[in-house]
Amino acid sequence: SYKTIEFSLSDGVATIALNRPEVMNALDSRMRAEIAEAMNSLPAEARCAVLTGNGRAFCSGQDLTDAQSAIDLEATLRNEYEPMLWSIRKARVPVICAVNGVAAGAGANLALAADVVIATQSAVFLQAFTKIGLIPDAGGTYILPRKVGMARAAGMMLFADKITADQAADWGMIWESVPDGEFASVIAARARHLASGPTAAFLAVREALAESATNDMAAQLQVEARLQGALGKSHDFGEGVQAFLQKRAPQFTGR
Ligand code: T3D
Repeated sequence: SYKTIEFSLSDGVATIALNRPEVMNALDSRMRAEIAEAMNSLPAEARCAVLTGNGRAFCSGQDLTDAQSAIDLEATLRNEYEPMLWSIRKARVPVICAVNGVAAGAGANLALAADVVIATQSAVFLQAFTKIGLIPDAGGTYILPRKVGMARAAGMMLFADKITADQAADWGMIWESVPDGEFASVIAARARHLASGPTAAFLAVREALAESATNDMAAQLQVEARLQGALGKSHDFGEGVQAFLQKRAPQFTGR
């Protein structure tokens, strides 16, 4: 059973809550493995996953009590961070990161790996790495410039300023910043929306956006044709069109 995360499942929504609140949910080896394990073994009933943190932080990044200079950082990234990140990028359901408090270092980039990031208004994002003499890792140098542009990515990385949730939303780093008092209900509603939606279409959105990061338009048109070709044969497309014509709410099954 899990020691560093809490897993729960309710109404098609799998929630993975980082659970080392005394260290602001710092990532140790076990937590990296448990996040990957939970994401890779989502139960069949799950149609959306929510990644969040228990306590006042989302995640403070690498556990600095484990990160001595003698540690082989390259091996840690390859063997532990990469599988954790891929477990999110390749999850078989859409993933919401519910950033309930500070997201620092690898914790910030873990959040940005999700399909959608929603932060509570008092949360901050911090590329803390250069404060301790490192570069942003956990995918940050790939994903951050694609979300906010080179100038803002470089500033965040060089100065390690705390970026508020509102600023992050204005910059397009996250989807939305939500007043603290409404955060839980907004996350529940967004998760319910994804859990009752056309899962295959959501995953195709992820795939198309990922490919778009490196494709030219000609290649991307091919990606769209291939993915749309498959979705055109799906149950949920047939249901979506029927429901529209019959002026009723669609009953998507995720297939
Ligand atoms: O290993 C590799 O492969 C390298 C990978 C590196 C990836 C990285 O993530 S590098 C970046 C690591 N993270 C940081 O540098 C952030 C460190 N933390 C902070 O800057 C601050 O704690 C926060 C901005 C996150 C929050 O500040 P604040 O003032 O709200 O809380 P605090 O008092 O600093 O922290 C509360 C406790 O959590 C405190 O413990 P204490 O004093 O109550 O016993 C603090 O030491 C502990 N804590 C916070 N972050 C970490 C941590 N303990 C271990 N590791 C942490 N990252």
